[in-house]
Amino acid sequence: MPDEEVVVAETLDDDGREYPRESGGGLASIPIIGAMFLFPRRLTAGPIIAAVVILLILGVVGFYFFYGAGEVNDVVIVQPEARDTNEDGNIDSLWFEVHVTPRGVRSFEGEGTLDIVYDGKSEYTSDVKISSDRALVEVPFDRFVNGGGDYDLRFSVAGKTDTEVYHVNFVAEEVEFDTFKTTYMSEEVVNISMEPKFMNLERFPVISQINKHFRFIVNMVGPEGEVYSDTYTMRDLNPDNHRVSATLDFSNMGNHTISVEMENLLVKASSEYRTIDGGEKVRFLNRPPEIEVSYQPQKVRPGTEVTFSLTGADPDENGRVEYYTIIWGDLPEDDPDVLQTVNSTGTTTEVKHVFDSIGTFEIRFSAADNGPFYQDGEGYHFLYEISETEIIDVEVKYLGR
Ligand SMILES: [Ca+2]
Ligand SMILES: [Ca+2]
Repeated sequence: MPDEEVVVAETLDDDGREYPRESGGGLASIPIIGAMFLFPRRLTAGPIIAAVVILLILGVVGFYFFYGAGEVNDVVIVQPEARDTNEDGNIDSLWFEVHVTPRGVRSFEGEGTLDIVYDGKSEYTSDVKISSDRALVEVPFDRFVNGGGDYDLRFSVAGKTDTEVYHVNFVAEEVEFDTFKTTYMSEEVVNISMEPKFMNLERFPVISQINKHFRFIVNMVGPEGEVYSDTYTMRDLNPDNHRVSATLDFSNMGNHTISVEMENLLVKASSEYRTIDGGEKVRFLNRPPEIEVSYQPQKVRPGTEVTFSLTGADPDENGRVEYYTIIWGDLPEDDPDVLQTVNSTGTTTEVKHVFDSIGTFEIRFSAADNGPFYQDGEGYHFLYEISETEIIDVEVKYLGR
């Protein structure tokens, strides 16, 4: 057969040496001849089929492993949320998952890039490892939060990007504070209330979830130049309310200059809202004086002089009575006598009065202390405290009747 000759000729090596003859022919000979163009020399059906199978497997495996490797069809940021990473009971981090859909059949391994953009400016960028099509991302608030509002979360991998919006609503832009006098354990104290104000936000923050990261720094300079300073964590004082109150002991009467700052530890150190100046207020603590009155003689006749002794005292350490006010009862009420005290301690002052007619007269005495003044934008204010009114009924009659 001519075909067999071709085979034989091709089995001769360069030296003309003949290889052992292959057995074969009939139906099997045609594919064998075809295969021999590809795999010359002494190949039989078995190895060839094996080779073809191996090639096919390699092709499939190669396809499996290399098609679309490193490429992605899609990337998705799954619903970002706030979390309490350090488990102190208050949220402090942004947390989300990223899901990658690879182009090929294998799962994606590699790196993506997270960019957090606020107000058109990148606040945070980081490379994020993706493993088995998935990445877990956690960013503390204080790494990216600059102000309140929407933040674009942009996650990019292999040329694909997903953007999600995350709303930050816990950035206070102003702090309000006020002071008022009250009594605590029968001592007069001044209460300071401080309240962060959240502005231009659609959603109000749940304060109890974040307020452990809010601190108030209270500074006070007393009337003698004494300095008081303390730091309050909002949660420690009032876990669920916006309002924080602190109590200051005003042992000295006089002006107390109080200033308040709020620190929001959830925002970047460079943010203008990291520390908010709550301003300054001048306040005082001044307890009212007390007054005692006696008079001589005890039996009062019309037209004769009666001497009233007024003894006042001010409980404040540096307080004293500055003046007394007397409404005589037999004189017009809208024109009281005002007596300035003559000594520096403001103790006893005597005043004489003559009743011209008989009758019972209600006399009202009060003492005013040396209340301090304070200064604000509208000028100086004197803050006298007035004692309770001491009322004495004097019966004026003719002796012997
Ligand atoms: Ca926390
Ligand atoms: Ca006083």
